[in-house]
Amino acid sequence: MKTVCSSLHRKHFPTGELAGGVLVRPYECPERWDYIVSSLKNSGHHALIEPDTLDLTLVKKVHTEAFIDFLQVAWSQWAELGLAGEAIPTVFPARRMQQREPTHIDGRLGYYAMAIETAITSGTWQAAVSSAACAVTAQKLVTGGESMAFSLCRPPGHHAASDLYGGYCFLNNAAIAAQGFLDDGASRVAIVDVDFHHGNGTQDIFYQRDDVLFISLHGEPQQAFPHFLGYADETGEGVGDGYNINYPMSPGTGYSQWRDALRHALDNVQKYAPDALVVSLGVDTFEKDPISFFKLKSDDFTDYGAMMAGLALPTLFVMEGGYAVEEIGVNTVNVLDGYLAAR
Ligand code: SP5
Ligand code: ZN
Repeated sequence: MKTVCSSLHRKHFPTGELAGGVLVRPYECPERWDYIVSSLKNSGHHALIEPDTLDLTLVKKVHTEAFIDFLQVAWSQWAELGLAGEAIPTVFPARRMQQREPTHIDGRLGYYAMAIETAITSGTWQAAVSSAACAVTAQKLVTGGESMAFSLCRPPGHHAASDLYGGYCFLNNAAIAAQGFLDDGASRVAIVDVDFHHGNGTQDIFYQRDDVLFISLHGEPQQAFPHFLGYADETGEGVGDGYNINYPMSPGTGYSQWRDALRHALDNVQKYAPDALVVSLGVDTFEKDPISFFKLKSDDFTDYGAMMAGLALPTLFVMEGGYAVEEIGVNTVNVLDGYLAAR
């Protein structure tokens, strides 16, 4: 198995996340990557590949040009003001306000943010680009004939919409990779998002399309971030109607219920008969995850990796969330090894 990863992820290491009303050290931290790399090596996966340069033309099929411009300059525009901290928005275009992009950085941050736990720092853009580059490089390996590949993306991507960042995400790595599969000849691509959180960004990007089936298993929006998307009645729009499927689940959900939802999801993938599968792989479904409420155990990750292999599709795993840092490596590699053993 080939893993595509880049040490440039370290350029993004904000020191503060607003959680519980205080600035804490962010849950989404560089050590997450280190734990996964060390588990990969312990499990005999030594093929770590550096990504190729990111093709921004591909990124622009998923994100707006204005949003990309904003991400590129947000830090320097913030830093120009000589402010003490990291770039965090404080005001939003809420109900009945203008949806016009302001020029002041305070306004621009609020215009493009979907959540404020995610600070922008001097190296954020560079890290986000390296992360998306990993996804696209791994996609090209699969398009080129590898039966599967893993892109160890950091920062994650699935909360990023065409023109929104937040939830630790800037560029939607999985969506960019799915578009890459299509551009390289696939007719249909399925994305299965098993991160604990709803993949609001990915859903939104493909909501009106039938060439990408998006399926997400997640904590129900009434109780879980991102709170404002992810209900079961969101099924797609226009030609996309029927090509978006959500499985929201309650606090305390354990593996037997979660596995039944995944079984149902995989049956839907099979009916869709895609040319490739993208798995948005978040391991924050783990029982000890500090910000989530599902109860999966480490062995459950191996089991569901094997279930995914049953589809026998060219498969790209894209890293999303997972914050129980000590176990994140083992749980991630369990999915990949479960998949490889059953394929
Ligand atoms: C990629 C990804 O997993 N993003 C998750 C972003 C979550 N952001 C805020 C979550 C707030 C959770 N609050 C619960 C705290 C319990 N101690
Ligand atoms: Zn998550």
